Parts: sequence; C-alpha cells; structure tokens
Amino acid sequence: MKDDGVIRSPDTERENRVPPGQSLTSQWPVLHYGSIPKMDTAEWTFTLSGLVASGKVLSYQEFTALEQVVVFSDIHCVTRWSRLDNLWQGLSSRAVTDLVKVLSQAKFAIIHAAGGFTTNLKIDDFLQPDVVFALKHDGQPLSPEHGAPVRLVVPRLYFWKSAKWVTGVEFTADDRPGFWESAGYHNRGDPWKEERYSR
Ligand SMILES: Nc1nc2c(c(=O)[nH]1)N[C@H]1C(S)=C(S)[C@@H](COP(=O)(O)O)O[C@H]1N2
Ligand SMILES: [Mo]
Repeated sequence: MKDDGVIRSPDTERENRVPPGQSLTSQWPVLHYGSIPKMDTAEWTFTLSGLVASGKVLSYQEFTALEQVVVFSDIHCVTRWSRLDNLWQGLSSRAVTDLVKVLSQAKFAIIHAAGGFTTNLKIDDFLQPDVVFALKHDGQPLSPEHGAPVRLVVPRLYFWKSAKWVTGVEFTADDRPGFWESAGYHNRGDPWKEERYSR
C-alpha cells in the first residue's frame, strides 16, 4: 500500500488484472437502459431510508460538503469489456452510511437511481472500503452519460451494480433484485467467478 491517500481496490493489485472472458479497452463505453435523465443539482437530493433509526435527506450542497476519498479501481462490464486504472473521487459508502444509525436487521443495501432504477447489494459488499459514491472520474466531474452528478462505483463486482444518477440508499432485511438482476443478470456479479447471468 503506497501512502498517497488513495484507496486501492484490491483487484488492482492482482498479478493478472483481467478476469476470465474479458477484453481490455482504453475507451469508456456508455451503457444503460433508457435515456439519460435530466439531473438538476439544485433539485437533487440523496435519501437514506429503510431500516435506519431515523431517515435522512441531503441536498447536493450538503452531500458534497462531506469528506471525500479517492479510489483507484478497474471496471469490468458483463458485456466483456474491462477498463483498468480508473481514479474516482467522492464519498465512501461507509461515510454516507455513518450519517444514520443502521438497524441490526438490515442485511441489504438497495441503491436507488433516477427513473426508478435500483440495484441490490449485500450490506457487506456495499460497505467495502473501495465502494464510492463518485462525483469525479480521472479528475473531471462525471459527465451526464456516465451518471452525473453522482454515481455509485462497486469495483469488485460487474459494473451494472455501479448505479448512475443515484438518489439514495435503502437498507432492508430482505433481498430485492434490482433492474438488471430482475432482467436475468446474476444477483451478485463477481467477475472473477464469472457470475454473469442467473439463467
Ligand atoms: N441508473 C442506471 N445505472 C446504471 C445502468 C442503468 O441502466 N441505469 N446500467 C448499468 C450498466 S449495465 C453498466 S455496464 C454501467 C455502465 O456505466 P458507464 O455507462 O459509465 O460505462 O452502468 C450501470 N449503471
Ligand atoms: Mo452492463
């Protein structure tokens, strides 16, 4: 671990960083269902809800005033492209979660995004230290097509878990497959185990 304050996703320290069945690209493809939602930071809010002692809603100003981290990670898309060496800046999932008291019954984090999109994570996967609500990629603010103003990045799972245009997290006791998981993608999506599809 180099002491430069950057959180290195552990998969970036593997000798072979490309999971089975993946090919490298230096481009950054844009993939999502539907059209790019109009996001206005003056209207945008981030909501922490579900199994918490007391829910919380933050404005963009409140959200971006919180302490930020820098995460170095690789991207693995289930459509078989991987992009190495990404630098994300934003709020760690743990810092966001620490804003509320999560009840002990909570076992899952359901990520909510614009237009009703959701994706589900086990709370342990959500709270890994390399999981970040990103505002910037490689030093530049996220572009609208890549999820501005805020997207989640879950480096150790296929990129469909990395919801763009996020609007909040809901903590639940029961699992609730999200948009892509209900459309046939694997419930967890570990690229090293090729957990691509559920059927
Ligand atoms: N809100 C939202 N986020 C989403 C998606 C989506 O359809 N809606 N698609 C996911 C999928 S399948 C992928 S591969 C990545 C692509 O992110 P990118 O366009 O920044 O490469 O976004 C993920 N996040
Ligand atoms: Mo995807």
